[in-house]
Amino acid sequence: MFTSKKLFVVLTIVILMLTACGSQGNSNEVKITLTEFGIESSQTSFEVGVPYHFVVTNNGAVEHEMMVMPPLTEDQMGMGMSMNQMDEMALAMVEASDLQPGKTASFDYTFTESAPSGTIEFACHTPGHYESGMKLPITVK
Ligand SMILES: [Cu+2]
Repeated sequence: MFTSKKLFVVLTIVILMLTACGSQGNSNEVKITLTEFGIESSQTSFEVGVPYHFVVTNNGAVEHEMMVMPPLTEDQMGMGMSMNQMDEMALAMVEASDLQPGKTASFDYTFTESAPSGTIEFACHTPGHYESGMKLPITVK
């Protein structure tokens, strides 16, 4: 009787510890803030295979969008890439219609391959915004 009660207490403690660890596992939340004209993120380095929950807030006065994609070259900017071409390059994105001023939108993304510095960034490609500084380099390892 005594031993089974003791076992019960130990089990309860183990379960509580597991629950605590489990809730920590959900904390891969990344907070991103958009303004005129800049992007801030609670973290800029990420790991392959880790599911991230991105929460994007538009703190600006105009609409913005949020894309995870390779940086555009001077050529690509000069050619004026179409939004469709951009969308195809993007690994993940939130449309401007979901990021009106003051709005918050979220999405989940898990990086599938590593990306050294300079090969991937957060960006807003609402016309003129990228050139005005709405980009934030990130790395994935
Ligand atoms: Cu923007």
